[in-house]
Amino acid sequence: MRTATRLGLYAASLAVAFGAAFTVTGATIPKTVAQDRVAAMGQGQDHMAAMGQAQGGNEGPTRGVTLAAEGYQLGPVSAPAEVGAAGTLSFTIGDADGQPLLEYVTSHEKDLHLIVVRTDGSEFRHVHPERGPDGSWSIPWTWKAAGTYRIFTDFVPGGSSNPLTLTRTVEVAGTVAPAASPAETRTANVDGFEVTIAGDIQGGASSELTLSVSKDGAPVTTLQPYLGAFGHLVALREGDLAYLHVHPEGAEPQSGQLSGPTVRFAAEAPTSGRYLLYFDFQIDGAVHSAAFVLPADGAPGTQPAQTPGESHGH
Ligand SMILES: [Cu+2]
Repeated sequence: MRTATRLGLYAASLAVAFGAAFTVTGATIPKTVAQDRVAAMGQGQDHMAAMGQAQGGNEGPTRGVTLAAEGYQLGPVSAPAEVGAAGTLSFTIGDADGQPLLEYVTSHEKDLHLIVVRTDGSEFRHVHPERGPDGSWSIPWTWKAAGTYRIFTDFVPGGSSNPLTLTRTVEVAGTVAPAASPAETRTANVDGFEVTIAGDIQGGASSELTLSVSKDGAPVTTLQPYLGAFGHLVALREGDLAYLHVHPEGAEPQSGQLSGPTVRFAAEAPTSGRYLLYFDFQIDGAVHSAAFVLPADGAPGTQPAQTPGESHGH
């Protein structure tokens, strides 16, 4: 069932990232290991992804844990191999014939959303690479920290209404401090703004989350539209960094319209556990990113009560 068009579009720039895959513990990652190791979680789950997000399924979310789905494949990711080296991050999306995918459906004002996060949940970036005539995507890139990173490409193939999130792993050489599991946090201080998140995530259900932005104790009411919304929320499940459905509530903002201090989202968490959330918002032309860690109640392995396609009420 591919009727989740609008959902899909909304989901495109919202990823909840949870990654408790603390594979980056120690020491040094040699340059030779690395470039784009396939995420271990991806093996054998392509069929789950192919079943479609709309299925829900018994095993939790299927987005953002495989490099291939529905005939499309994220090719090897090229990127600087070590911290501090200026270079380019690039990749190609392949179609069912193995040819570079050239046609996309624009969602949230972009043909492809790229989310990069270290597997401990830090170093989150949500950016938009450029597509070349050969179909390859690229963006200037410099790593700020060593470690194991997940690359998420979020897009809608041309002719489809079904958003895909394909992922690979990239290693960045250098010394990595052992990472502790991130503490639960509902408040983030970023670039002089204090951002709080209210609401609880529930396994197997859709729940509302409200983000509030303030500065020096005063509510901020000058949030600008950014990529067709007053904010974007990416949510990843800790443990496998599965990408969740989170979408903004309310009408799409008009150009020049301002909002704040709150932005509401509906989040669907397929299971209990913990979730990493990243809220991107724009003020005075600058985009800021606030990170949170929330627990999700519910029995382990809780199944979605309904299909994603039917649970939003859009
Ligand atoms: Cu984006």
